[in-house]
Amino acid sequence: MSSTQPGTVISEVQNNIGIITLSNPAKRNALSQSLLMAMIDALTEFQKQRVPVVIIRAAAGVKIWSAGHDIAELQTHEDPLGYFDGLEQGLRAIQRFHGPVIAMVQGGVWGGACDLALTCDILIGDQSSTFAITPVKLGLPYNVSGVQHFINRVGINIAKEMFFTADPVPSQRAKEIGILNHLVQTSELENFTMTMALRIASHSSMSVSVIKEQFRLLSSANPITPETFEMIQGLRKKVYRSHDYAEGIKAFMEKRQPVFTGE
Ligand code: LCV
Repeated sequence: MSSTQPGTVISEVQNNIGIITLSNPAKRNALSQSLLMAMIDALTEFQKQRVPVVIIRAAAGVKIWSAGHDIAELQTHEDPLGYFDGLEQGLRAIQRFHGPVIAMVQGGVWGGACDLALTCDILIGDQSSTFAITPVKLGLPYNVSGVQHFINRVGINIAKEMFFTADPVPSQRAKEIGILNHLVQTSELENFTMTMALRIASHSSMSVSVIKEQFRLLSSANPITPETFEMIQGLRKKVYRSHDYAEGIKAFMEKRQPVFTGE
């Protein structure tokens, strides 16, 4: 079974493994609302078909796995990563899918796509894979659950460096710091990933599913007080209502470097 929604994703099942291929090449697989909704629809369909494992990938040989959130869809003066934003809904769909979701990565992973890849249960990449989280380039306030994803995956020190520099982390270092579970030769990437997916699918799907849910619940179990959450939201509001955020978006759309003033 394969279905394609133009400019979004291609979803198919091979050997009872679900495969979602990001397919928005004109925009370097930017995570538009329509692409994210198509990804969620594919995961929902796979869940109905009791597909035990899903691989999220881009087309073979791409230079950019995904350019991140579709910047053209980011609203200034509003929370750009609110609970109901397409990216946040997509991340939760990956977390709540009943089985492991494996990100198979070639090429550059940018911004919200880096959060999406890190939210997958297992990451396998080749030497061309790089990972960058880039809100500071847009003057954008990342969201609480997103920051938590990075702390959980790479630890607070590395997460700070990734957020503050916004530099792409190359594949070797991505393996060293725990972004990549495996760094494999390009020629081996598809076979290695499918072999792992089939191995997981050979085990009790009920047991795998409940253990995945335990990881989700335990990794998000960092209680903060309502007042602390409100303070964070107040701080974020200052940023997404700032000159810098509006300038970051405008500069990208005008294909120029932003001029930030810190206001
Ligand atoms: C819309 C795009 C995009 C794009 N959106 O090709 O991390 S957070 O918090 O900031 C979060 C909110 C987030 O995810 O924000 C987005 C973060 N992403 C980035 O900063 C990456 C922005 N893109 C780039 O730096 C380059 O496009 C890369 C390096 C990904 C690829 O460069 P390349 O030279 O191969 P172009 O830049 O020429 O892009 C090809 C087309 O895709 C559009 C871009 O505007 C261009 O459109 P036109 O052909 O209409 O000019 N595009 C690229 N990224 N995130 N549209």
